[in-house]
Amino acid sequence: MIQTLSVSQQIIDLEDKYGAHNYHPLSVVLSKGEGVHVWDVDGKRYFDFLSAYSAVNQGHCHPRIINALVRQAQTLSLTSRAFYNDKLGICEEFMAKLFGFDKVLMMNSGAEANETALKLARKWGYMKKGIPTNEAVIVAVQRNFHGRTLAIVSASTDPDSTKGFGPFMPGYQVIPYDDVVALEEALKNKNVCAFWVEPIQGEAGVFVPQDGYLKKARELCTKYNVLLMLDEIQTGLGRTGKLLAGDYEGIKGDVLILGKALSGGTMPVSAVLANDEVMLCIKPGEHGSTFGGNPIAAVVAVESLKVLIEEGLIENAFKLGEVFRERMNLLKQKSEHINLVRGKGLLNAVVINETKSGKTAWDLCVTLMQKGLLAKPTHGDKIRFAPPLVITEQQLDECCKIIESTVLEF
Ligand code: IF1
Repeated sequence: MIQTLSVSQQIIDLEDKYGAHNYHPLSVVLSKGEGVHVWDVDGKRYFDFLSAYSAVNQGHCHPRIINALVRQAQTLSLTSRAFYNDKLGICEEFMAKLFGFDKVLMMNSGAEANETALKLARKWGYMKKGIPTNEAVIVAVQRNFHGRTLAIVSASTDPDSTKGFGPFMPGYQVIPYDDVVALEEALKNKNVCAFWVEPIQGEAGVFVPQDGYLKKARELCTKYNVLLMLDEIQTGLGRTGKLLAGDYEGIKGDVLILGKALSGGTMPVSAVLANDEVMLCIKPGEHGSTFGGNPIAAVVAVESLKVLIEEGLIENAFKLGEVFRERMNLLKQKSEHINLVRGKGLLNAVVINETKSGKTAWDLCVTLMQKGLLAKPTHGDKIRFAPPLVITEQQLDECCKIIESTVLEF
């Protein structure tokens, strides 16, 4: 009897045969998303606790964002920046005023936004700080994640991001995260133009620095005339329970880097924000991108930001994040499998102890998937739990029950 392959398996086989093997996904094939839920090809419904790595903060296929995208796509999708379009200026004004900067530079992926920030920092270093040409240094931190391009991974301390991709771009000094003594030492170098950091290290497993770290970093960057560049691509836009994670310490970077949920997960939209002293160091023709600032991205970005604010998603993330961590810490007391719970707002991670039988965080995620909750381990033993910010308290309670029962049976 020929065993017919399930639809899921047929699709997985297609990707295996014709797709690059640069990911190792969980064996679930999704075909629909709405709010906190996604459905697989067999119609099974899941709670999405990854949110496409914080790109769908507004929930899957948010109608207001989709409608904005569809309307603009039926009108004018792309002009290039050789000409003006009637939507970009409106978006730039909205974002500049919302985040409190003079200007915005729109790009597409998060990596491109970080690349833009690196170029801005160097330009500013030479033109405004007087650093000798080609001697600018950018200070980064260990376990950073800012994207996958060569200039970005040149600062990475993760072998998976760097092995076999050399030679690397020079001009970085990498120091320990959450260490203000190391930071001050590094900033004394007059050739340093920027300190580039995530307010919380998402990929590394949701490392939350000690209170006061970002505030001290802000003070030190001001003291030594160094640009503080905050990569809020994952931590920003409501994810941690504030508009920006930096808001917890009341600080503002000199350069703000956004992406992911800036489009509600509908398309690649990223942005760099800075004041004129920095932003105007790049002159016409010195930087750009074919799709950067296209009219669809412009209307989608404005609508995505309005949804976050008008639907109270930021406050919801703050409130339900506390509920979630309380439930996980209660669970920690009942189970030897949970080592640690950490996070802010709805960006949380649970560090799992490998069981005596050798079962790991991956095995836990497979069981969670079978029970209708999708999450993915990061760096082996940590599971990131990051649902869309539209999740209700009742839905969160249901998800906590799934996690609790799975861990207690683990
Ligand atoms: C993957 C995680 C990884 C980011 C921060 C820039 C970027 C990201 C703080 C680049 C992207 C994504 C990329 C994706 C998995 C996910 C990720 F941290 F979110 F878990 F990889 F580390 N700054 N993060 O988190 O933005 O160019 O992707 O738009 O590469 O596997 P991008």
